[in-house]
Amino acid sequence: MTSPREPAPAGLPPVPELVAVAERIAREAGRLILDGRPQTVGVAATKSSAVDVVTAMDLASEELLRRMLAELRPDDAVLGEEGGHRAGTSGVTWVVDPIDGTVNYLYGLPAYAVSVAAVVGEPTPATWTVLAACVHAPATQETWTAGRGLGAHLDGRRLTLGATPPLAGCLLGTGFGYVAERRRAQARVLAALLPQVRDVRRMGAAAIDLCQVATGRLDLYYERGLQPWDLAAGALVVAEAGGVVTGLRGAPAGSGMTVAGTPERVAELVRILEEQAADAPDGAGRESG
Ligand code: LIP
Repeated sequence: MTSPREPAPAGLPPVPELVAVAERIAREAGRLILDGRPQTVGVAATKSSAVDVVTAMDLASEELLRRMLAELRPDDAVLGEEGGHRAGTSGVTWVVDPIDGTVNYLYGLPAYAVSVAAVVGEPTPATWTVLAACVHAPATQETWTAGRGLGAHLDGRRLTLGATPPLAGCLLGTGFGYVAERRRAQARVLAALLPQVRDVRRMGAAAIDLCQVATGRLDLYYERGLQPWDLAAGALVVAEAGGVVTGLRGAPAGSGMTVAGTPERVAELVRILEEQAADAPDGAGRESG
């Protein structure tokens, strides 16, 4: 998912340089949203539903990310959650989520992050090669970074995924969409999974969930409906920590499904999710009972 079969094209900037840019701009945007968070955060707009919100700080954070990228990497493209795609000429695209975990930010809960990734290739999970990543969580002051072939780090400490317990002993992270029909389908799948695992955590920020897998604080994570900006950086952190990130039925991770963890446990969870038709169109899932 983070690196399709083709190797990254030649003539690209050194990966460490891209990691440094990712971390610099993620930290700067993190400072903005943390220091600038008003007592009461207002909703600037809604998207897929009345509870799928955008705050003024989402917009300000992405504007800062784009402004810094225009200065630091003027020839690169940008794909952001709020501002869409701006073409570039270098072959590098920055995939940014200005606040991943917007609802947590709105409520003053700490699980939110600025997620920044540099990719080459068409900027979709099925076609990109992720070269560099930074997920910065300003409320907890934790910063995950990863470079393709350079490993993953949390606050400079190298991350390496260890063995995970049997599925029944696994702590499972997940998340849910914002539209009722999708949530109904996701609840059905969760009900089938819950008796088979240690427990479930729904923390509300995919980028952080993925990084918690890389850090060993979650054994597994799955979610349907992730957008490229939710996924790009965290998936590289998992991969560079020795984990796998995939979709179902041999597909790469993406909006259809994202599953992350150690290879063996991911294979088990993928099998269950496929049996539960967890990627079926909403409302077409397995009959209950
Ligand atoms: C969030 C994801 C989370 C998902 C939420 C939401 P946002 O992204 O990170 O995993 O469960 O529904 O999509 O909207 O806060 O950037």
